[in-house]
Amino acid sequence: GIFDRYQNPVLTREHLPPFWMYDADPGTNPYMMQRLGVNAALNSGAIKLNGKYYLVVRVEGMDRKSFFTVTESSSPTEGFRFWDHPVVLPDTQPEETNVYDMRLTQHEGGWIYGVFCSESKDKENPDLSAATAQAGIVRTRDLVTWERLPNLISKSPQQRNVVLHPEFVNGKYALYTRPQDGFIDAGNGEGIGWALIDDICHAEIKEEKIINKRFYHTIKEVKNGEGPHPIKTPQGWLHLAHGVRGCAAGLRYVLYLYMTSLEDPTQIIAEPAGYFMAPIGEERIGDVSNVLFSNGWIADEDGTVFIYYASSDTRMHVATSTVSQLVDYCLHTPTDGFRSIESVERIITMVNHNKQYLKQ
Ligand code: M1P
Repeated sequence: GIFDRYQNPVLTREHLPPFWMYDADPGTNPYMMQRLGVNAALNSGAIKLNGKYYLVVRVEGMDRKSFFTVTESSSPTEGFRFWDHPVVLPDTQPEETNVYDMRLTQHEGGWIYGVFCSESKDKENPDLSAATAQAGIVRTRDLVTWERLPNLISKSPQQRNVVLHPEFVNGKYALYTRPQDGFIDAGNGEGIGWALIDDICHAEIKEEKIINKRFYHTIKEVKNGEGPHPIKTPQGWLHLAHGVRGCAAGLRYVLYLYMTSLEDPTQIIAEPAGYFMAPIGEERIGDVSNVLFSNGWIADEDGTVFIYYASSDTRMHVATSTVSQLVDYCLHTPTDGFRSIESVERIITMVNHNKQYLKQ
């Protein structure tokens, strides 16, 4: 009862326009074969502008390079169409190999910002797979023209899942961060961080405070990361994040919610135990199986929340809920007790409480 999942994905690679993939000239493509290909349509930023719904999709080509493309619909749950051309980011980072997972923020300063992962080969490490993740920053007013700002400067060796808070805090821009030691491993990165930025055009983290920590034997033991920017509610900032744990099958990514204070967004005021959404059915299978990941949601004027999430790094889905239900879930779901005995205690409390309501 917390959310409704739509049965079918909202976007897949099958939605890509054929004219992106086929050379329509019979002279140069006599067999009318596919020339370019797309592997997946996944982790999408989301925004509502002038009454229309937009997903800025991470499209991953068959060549493993990801890029961004805008899709548009007048409905939040179906009919998303790809714009004719992918987004062309200003090529200001010669070392950058790959870009992905854009979070869109309509900031109170006026611009729409996109913060994304900018990935490069780790030149210090001879291992051919060694990479570094940094936060790239762009801004736009219309999703058509994008201005690239310098990448975020951070003391942490790597940063991914960086998200811009929608409001100024103490007159400064505020970022959710995810410091990490390695490209995959969080290492000593303790969780989701928070940093105030003096100048978004030369963004630099001078001080970083961890606001949502990882804990042993929880759904976020190995890693966590902020999803889209939080939604402002009368009771506090409502956050969607992903948590990662290890198991024999590899890493398992699930989605969870938490809330922070309006007065001090670094203070957690609610965090239900466990996951909010986990992969089920076909969501569990894909390029990187057992993964749910979200970097886009839209809170509509009537309080409906559209949660856009990717499954197994392969396709996009949508689920719906309402701001009031999600806040109620956060404020009234028991927190993690960190031990089995505490979980049992929570069930017994529920059973005893319910006795008065259950008819024999
Ligand atoms: O493969 C699952 C996800 O892995 C990374 O997320 P994180 O940095 O939290 O581990 C990202 O590469 C993300 O794109 C991907 O979906």
